Amino acid sequence: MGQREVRIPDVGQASEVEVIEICVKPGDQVSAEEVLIVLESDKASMEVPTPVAGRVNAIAIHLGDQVDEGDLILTLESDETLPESSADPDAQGQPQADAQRVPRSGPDATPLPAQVPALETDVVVSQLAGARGAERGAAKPDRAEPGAGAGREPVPDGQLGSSARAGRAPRTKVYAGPAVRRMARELGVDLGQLQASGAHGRLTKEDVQAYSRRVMQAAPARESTDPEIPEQDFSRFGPIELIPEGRIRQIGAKGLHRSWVQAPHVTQHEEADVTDLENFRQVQNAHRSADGVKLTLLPFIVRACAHVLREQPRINGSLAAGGKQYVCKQYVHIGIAVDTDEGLIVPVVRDADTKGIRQLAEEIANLAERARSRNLKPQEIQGGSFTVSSLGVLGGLGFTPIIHVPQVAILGVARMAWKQQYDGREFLPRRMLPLSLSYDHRAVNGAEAGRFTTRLAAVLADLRELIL
Ligand code: CAO
Repeated sequence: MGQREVRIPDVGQASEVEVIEICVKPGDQVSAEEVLIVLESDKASMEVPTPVAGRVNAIAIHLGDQVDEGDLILTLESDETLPESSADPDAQGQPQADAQRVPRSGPDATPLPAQVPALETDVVVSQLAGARGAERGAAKPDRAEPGAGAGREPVPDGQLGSSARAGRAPRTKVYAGPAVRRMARELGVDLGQLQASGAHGRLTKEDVQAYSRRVMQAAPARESTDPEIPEQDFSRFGPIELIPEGRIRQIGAKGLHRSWVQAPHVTQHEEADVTDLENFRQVQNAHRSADGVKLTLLPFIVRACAHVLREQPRINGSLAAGGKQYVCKQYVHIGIAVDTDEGLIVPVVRDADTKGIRQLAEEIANLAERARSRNLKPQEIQGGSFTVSSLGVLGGLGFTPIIHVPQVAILGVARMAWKQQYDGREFLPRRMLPLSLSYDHRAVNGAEAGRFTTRLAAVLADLRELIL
């Protein structure tokens, strides 16, 4: 029994080939021809088997390594000598698992081509040890079998076969070509989990797609109902008190989690110069009659949003089921995030684009008051096509609100502040209002979001835009 070094064989024209699977671990007993590692070049996956039986000692490579011919794979404790090549098991009448086969070396073998041709096909997994053994002319004469030379023609492109043949040491490996492996890696699918539907137990692209479809279909249901908050014992770190989480907060948490998971969020930031708007608002409030409605910033923001949503209806839409159509809504119903003792509630102002600022102010105040006293009707929290979340009075420079899916965008408003603005001649103090538009990037692209926030800032800067 001696120590044998198994090295990377000739991998054709490829160099710097990636190690994508290591099929053994130290201490494993392997039989001759059992696959040790799988390599992948741009064009092909290649299984590298051990030319001799033995016990794996130390593995010299790692997943993801880029390797070349001659690099050490591992060392084996073996009583056989390297290099070695076995006779073709097919010649012994064993059935062949793959339609294609690797010509093997034998005592009278014509050596295989010096280089294994690069594969163009996406269904072939090649084994290389035989090729290397033959190349060295190191086959053992006493292993020769009649007919072993049957497959000794030069290997045509795309004709390398797997040696996955029945009767060989049982393999726990999966059989899949490079394209299937690539697809699985991109989708994060573990090939070991799949049932193969291809010939001779080979995995197909359809197997990967079907598996990933099943996982995707199962996932949203679980995520929407169970955000899987892990059990933790915080009392290990200090005293705690467990208080019941209200129903509204629980429902809100699941909704936020669902929206966060479903929609790829991007947030676009902008500042609006609301100096003139604020002056106008304060004058209006100063002259209002005793029973008149107080105007806050919010109804102006809602009215400006409704105006720009009419101009840019994409932001007011929704993705249709399956994603092959877009729902363009002929209405502009704007949800207003209201902070209540019970949690966040989002009543909806219907047809906000048709209402004046005073009417909106009155309606928002009324909805907010009824949200806090839990007096909203179910239909008053349904049907929103866009949402405004104003944290301005509470402070903050900006934030990234979570979209109320299936809506595709939400505007976060942070606190207005005095800032120096340059008008081309001098710096002037202006009241600037931070706006943050989170949008579902599946439905809205960055340019659309940028156009929306820029236009919104322009309307807020000059309310005369609303009457044009
Ligand atoms: N910057 C500075 N001041 C602001 C402001 C801003 N962005 N937004 C409003 N204000 C001002 C108002 O104009 C008003 O000023 P005056 O007293 O001078 O008139 C004052 O702050 C109080 O406004 P308000 O908060 O009472 O009323 P509102 O219409 O602006 O907001 C409501 C109503 C219901 C949206 C708000 O009370 C609320 O609940 N906000 C919290 C929303 C929330 O929690 N969002 C986070 C959700 S997570 O995405």
